[in-house]
Amino acid sequence: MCVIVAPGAEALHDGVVDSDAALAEGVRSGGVRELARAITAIENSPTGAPGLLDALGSPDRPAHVLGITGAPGVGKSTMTSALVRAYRLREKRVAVIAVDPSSPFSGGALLGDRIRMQEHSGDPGVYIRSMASRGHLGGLNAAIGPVLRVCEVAGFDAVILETVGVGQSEVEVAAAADTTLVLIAPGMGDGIQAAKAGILEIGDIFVVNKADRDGASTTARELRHMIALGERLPQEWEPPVHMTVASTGDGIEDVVLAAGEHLQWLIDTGNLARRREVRAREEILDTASALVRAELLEDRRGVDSLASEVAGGRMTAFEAAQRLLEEGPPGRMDA
Ligand SMILES: Nc1nc2c(ncn2[C@@H]2O[C@H](COP(=O)(O)OP(=O)(O)OP(=O)(O)O)[C@@H](O)[C@H]2O)c(=O)[nH]1
Ligand SMILES: [Mg+2]
Repeated sequence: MCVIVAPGAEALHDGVVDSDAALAEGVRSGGVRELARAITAIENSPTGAPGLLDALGSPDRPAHVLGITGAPGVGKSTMTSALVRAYRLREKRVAVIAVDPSSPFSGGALLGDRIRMQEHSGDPGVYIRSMASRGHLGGLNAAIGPVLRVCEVAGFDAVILETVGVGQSEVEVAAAADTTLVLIAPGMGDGIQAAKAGILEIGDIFVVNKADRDGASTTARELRHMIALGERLPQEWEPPVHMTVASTGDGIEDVVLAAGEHLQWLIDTGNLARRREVRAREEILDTASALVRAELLEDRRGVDSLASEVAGGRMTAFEAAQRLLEEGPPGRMDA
């Protein structure tokens, strides 16, 4: 079996370096600049800035991590802004992380979101930023955990993870969140589409947004029906379905209350700790997979020669993979 060294790990120190300690202290005392620098350090570090995480230590209390997902244009950013407003009225500090796995840069969509969130700029109780996985070794999954930790140490009461772009991010955000809100727009059969897309499984709270449009009650009814059809043990959480007009704030209070109830349920049943263990598990596995992949790719030619064997039908991919794992890349067998 090959020895795994994280790319860039040689640049890291064993213990906590001074700058990590200073940065961690800044984060702990609520410095916004330090918070931003800490998140950037995590984003850009292939190994998730372990020295910094060590220096941060564990938070005094966990933040409620809310995930917001839904189809493009359904109102996720508007909902996020409305939720921030509701939390601020309760004097809770909120961090918003716009998660965009598809783009290494902040694209146009994010810029639009920034403008929409402008009402909260200048409020020290609100922190907003976008996050891409960039050079992070384990991809987004592995980067989210450390970022959440930073936000918790910084004393935020709630962290909203908002998906930007389509695809994979929905599932990843749901995996990272304590409470996942799935937004659905009213329309013919949208509830059924949701079921087909498999999002019924990831939602803890369903929100039919744009309830000022036709068909909202029908969509809500369809969703409730489909949720009721799902098999559930008596002690399991049954996701509620709410209707909102995020742009006016109608119905937002109910969503905030539902989120609070879900958190309480998570705590009372021990599911909060369990969910967080699942999150940590994914974080570990993704990081480990990425480490192995990076190591195996160190000798690209070796992998390529196995690839030609597999492509030529002389070896199966499984056999090639086993050989790689057992012996390392062929070019290094003599090493
Ligand atoms: N009529 C109506 N419009 C809404 C409502 N909520 C949001 N909108 C509008 O819908 C449009 C899209 O809203 P966003 O909040 O940007 O949606 P999003 O899901 O963040 O979009 P992406 O980030 O592009 O996926 C904007 O023009 C909002 O003003 C609502 O409840 N009713
Ligand atoms: Mg948006």
